[in-house]
Amino acid sequence: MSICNLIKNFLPNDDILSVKKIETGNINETYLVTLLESHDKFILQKINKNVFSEPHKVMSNITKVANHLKEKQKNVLKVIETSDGHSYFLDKNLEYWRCYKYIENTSSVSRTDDLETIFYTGKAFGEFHRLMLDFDATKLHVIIDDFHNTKKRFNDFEKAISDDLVDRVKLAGNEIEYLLYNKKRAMILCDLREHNILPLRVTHNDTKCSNVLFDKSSKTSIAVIDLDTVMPGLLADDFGDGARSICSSTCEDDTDYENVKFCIDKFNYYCRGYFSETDRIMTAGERQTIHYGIYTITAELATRFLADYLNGDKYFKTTIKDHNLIRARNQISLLKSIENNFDKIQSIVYNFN
Ligand code: ADP
Ligand code: GN1
Ligand code: MG
Repeated sequence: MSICNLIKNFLPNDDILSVKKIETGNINETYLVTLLESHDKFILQKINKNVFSEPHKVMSNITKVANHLKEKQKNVLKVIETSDGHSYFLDKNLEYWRCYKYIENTSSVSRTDDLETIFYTGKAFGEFHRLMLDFDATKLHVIIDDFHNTKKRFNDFEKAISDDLVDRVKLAGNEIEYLLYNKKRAMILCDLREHNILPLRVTHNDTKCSNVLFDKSSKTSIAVIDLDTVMPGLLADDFGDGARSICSSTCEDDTDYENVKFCIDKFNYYCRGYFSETDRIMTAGERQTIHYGIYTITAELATRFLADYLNGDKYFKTTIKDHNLIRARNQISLLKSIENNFDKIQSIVYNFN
């Protein structure tokens, strides 16, 4: 079914002026649609069924969280319902489509050196945690089991190595060895989680920088998007994933691996933003351990990219040859830089306590 026909299910009263495919995002298929008469803009997305096996649960979570945030924030993802009142449309090929109001005058970044943007990235995720504090996490569906269960992620990685489905293990020997050698170190948050030392919060679980929208003129962050994986989790998962993404010297598929560094000056600004929102909500245990998420989530993502490469690129969208191997190598370089800078990372975090 064409985009023109699909959008009619959500917006029956206007025609389309233009459709532009948005290439950011590793999971869903995203289109920016502009209407002919009104010139209003919308995001039309095909939900990735391979990743999200129960799209109706994804949409139920998003609707609940967006409604909660709407009471407190000006710019929030707004789900456009179908003419018959559903939050998604199921097409004849059994693909799930959804539509959001396009949040105008915004842009997202895949990397930046601008310290103000980095401050506002931290602030956006901190604000999300603060505003979700009074939302009952048990009201949310678990969308993907064990999403940030690093032990499970390493088990999946080891299975991918032993299955060697597409005969690629021989091409990634050094990377496999490095990640397995550092497995224990990556388990620290898992161990704390298992001992119930840290509280379960409503977390976003995908706090990469391209999931924040910035106002084009003032450069302030105005919305956190991509709410697909909002579920109960640890603040450290989100804090860590955000730092992993915005404090890198480069983007996730840069092949100049020597050039991939964790930037301490960026981290300082990210922390300033994040802690300006969360200072009052964190427990002592969270304050002591929140930075472990940076190491854990980077190691976890490296294993996820490499496992996907070994499995034949079934999960993340790929656009270039060996894309997932490149991404894994990039995250391994970042991980080494995080390890080398861990004392500095810790002292910056403790300075905010
Ligand atoms: P994926 O799950 O594939 O990462 P996202 O939901 O993050 O997809 O969307 C991909 C990109 O589309 C975002 O990085 C952002 O640039 C843009 N986008 C998504 N939703 C909106 C929206 N409501 N308003 C403006 N831009 C959006
Ligand atoms: C995916 O959808 P996107 O591109 O925002 C992935 C994240 C990874 C990220 C790495 C549901 O995020 O977990 O950290 O790619 N999302 C899902 O770029 O798996
Ligand atoms: Mg995204």
